[in-house]
Amino acid sequence: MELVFATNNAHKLEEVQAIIGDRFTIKSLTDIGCSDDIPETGVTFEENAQQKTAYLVAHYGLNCFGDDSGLEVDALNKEPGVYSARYSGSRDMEKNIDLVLSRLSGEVARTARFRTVISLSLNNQQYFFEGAIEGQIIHERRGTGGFGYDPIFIPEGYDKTFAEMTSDEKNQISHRAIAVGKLAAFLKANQG
Ligand code: ITT
Repeated sequence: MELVFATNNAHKLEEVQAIIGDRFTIKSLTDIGCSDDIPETGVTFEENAQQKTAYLVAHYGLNCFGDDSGLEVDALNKEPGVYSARYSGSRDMEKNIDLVLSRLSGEVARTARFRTVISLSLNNQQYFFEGAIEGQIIHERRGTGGFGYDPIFIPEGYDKTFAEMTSDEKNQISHRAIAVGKLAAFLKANQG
């Protein structure tokens, strides 16, 4: 089965294809010739994920899924949350990470989680799948793997940041892996 993944983020596409495996062919927005800047104006992950799939259904009529994810830091009232990609006002991750670290300066309570919500539109029916992983924000960057806030996040029960893990290690435990695992199980059960 073919499914379009409504993302412009190549890292996310790679992670998701690796988790879902060969059983489903995941097409990107580029693959279907879509270079539109799909609106993401919601105030929750659910709203944003659904906006992505609703847009593709309206304009392309395709079975598709989209996710919205981000980092919730408890001491920052769950910011950056839905604003994770542009927390500092730009998509520059160096600046976004710097802003999180400076706002947490002197803070000892550094619990946080990554959350993903996936919206699936399959034959015009709407489904949601969620994943989250708890952890801590450290004081400075460690590691070069992954993307986004990975260098400053250590998942609970580990001593490495996501950016210090191999992609296989991250893909076994990440928020996205949990949500995509639920999506894959649903697709398997419903599509034979
Ligand atoms: P699309 O909307 O095109 O899918 P995006 O980069 O905007 O791509 P999200 O809205 O889902 O992706 O995520 C917002 C930001 O949250 C993302 O740019 C990262 O900075 C951060 N983020 C999401 N997942 C992450 C992960 O697994 N590791 C580190 N940071 C992550």
